[in-house]
Amino acid sequence: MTSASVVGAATLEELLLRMWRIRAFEIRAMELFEEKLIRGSVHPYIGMEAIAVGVCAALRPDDFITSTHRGHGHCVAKGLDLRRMMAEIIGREDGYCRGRGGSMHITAIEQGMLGADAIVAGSSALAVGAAHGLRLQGRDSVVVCFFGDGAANQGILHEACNLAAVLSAQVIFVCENNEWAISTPASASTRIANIAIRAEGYGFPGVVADGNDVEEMRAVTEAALVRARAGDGPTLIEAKSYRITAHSAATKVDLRPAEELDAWRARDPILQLSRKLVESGVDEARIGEIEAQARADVADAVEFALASPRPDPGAATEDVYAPADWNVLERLS
Ligand SMILES: Cc1ncc(C[n+]2csc(CCOP(=O)(O)OP(=O)(O)O)c2C)c(N)n1
Ligand SMILES: [Mg+2]
Repeated sequence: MTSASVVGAATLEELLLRMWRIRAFEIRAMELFEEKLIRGSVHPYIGMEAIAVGVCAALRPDDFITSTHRGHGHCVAKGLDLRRMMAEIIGREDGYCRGRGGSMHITAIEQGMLGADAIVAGSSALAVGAAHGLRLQGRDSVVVCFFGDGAANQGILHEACNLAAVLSAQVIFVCENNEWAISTPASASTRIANIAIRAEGYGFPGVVADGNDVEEMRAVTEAALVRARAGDGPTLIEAKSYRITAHSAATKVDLRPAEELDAWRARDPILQLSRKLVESGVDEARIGEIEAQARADVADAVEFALASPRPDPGAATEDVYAPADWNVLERLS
């Protein structure tokens, strides 16, 4: 093995670990939902791990993301603390939002996570506003906006894309096309094969990428980042992928054809990357260690979260409004 491929293999191992952390986190979250320790819902990112991990691997720590109802994977990939994430989802005081936000509203501005949004496509406007704010501050940090194929047909996304183009905003739109919006197949909500072609209508590039290939996701993001940092404006990346689980932990009926699900299971991004690593000479045992490490990290997070105190009901209205001296610019710098 040459030294270059050793470096490459190590990097891919790290990416696999991050993907496994997301998967292990989601598996435990679904179990905790069944045990009624998580209220509300959980929308697992299982099967889509390569998108968030590939995109976020290209980012700098001072770049930002916005997220969706299916946001745990984005947070893990951006480097948020698993313990505080799990505490948030379980509704405990040590959570990122002191347990007030829950699964669909994790926010960690200091770590570049501007917020998940249960309103489908809602965070797109926020992403463009944040990107423009960064421009006004003279910074070249970039905002990545994750959204789904269902979100692609929401009006706010059109406004956000158009405004981003006009402002040459330093934003990257990442459409996670998992072919379904709950029980609606993409073919029933749009007449085009590739959502990426819509970018041309706004005046910026659109690219289709294999959302199950972590290296490809990182590469297309790197190109979009160069463009955004140079002030040349947005890019739309359409990541083709699939969710391996039902829409949410609470969704008991899954209308998707079994053959379609099987075909995508065979293309599981974690399986593909593991296979690639083994073919490049990494020991199978090492792949097992990576999975075990991820599961141990998540077990530690669950232990921490369950030991965290429940919020005082009397404090439920705290943090609804920002204090008068709250300075967002200070938090961003
Ligand atoms: C504005 C709005 N409309 C409807 C919903 C209900 N809803 C929650 S998730 C979802 C499907 C979103 O599909 P997609 O954007 O493809 O994301 P995916 O769940 O496939 O990741 C819908 C319709 C919502 N949360 N917000
Ligand atoms: Mg979808």
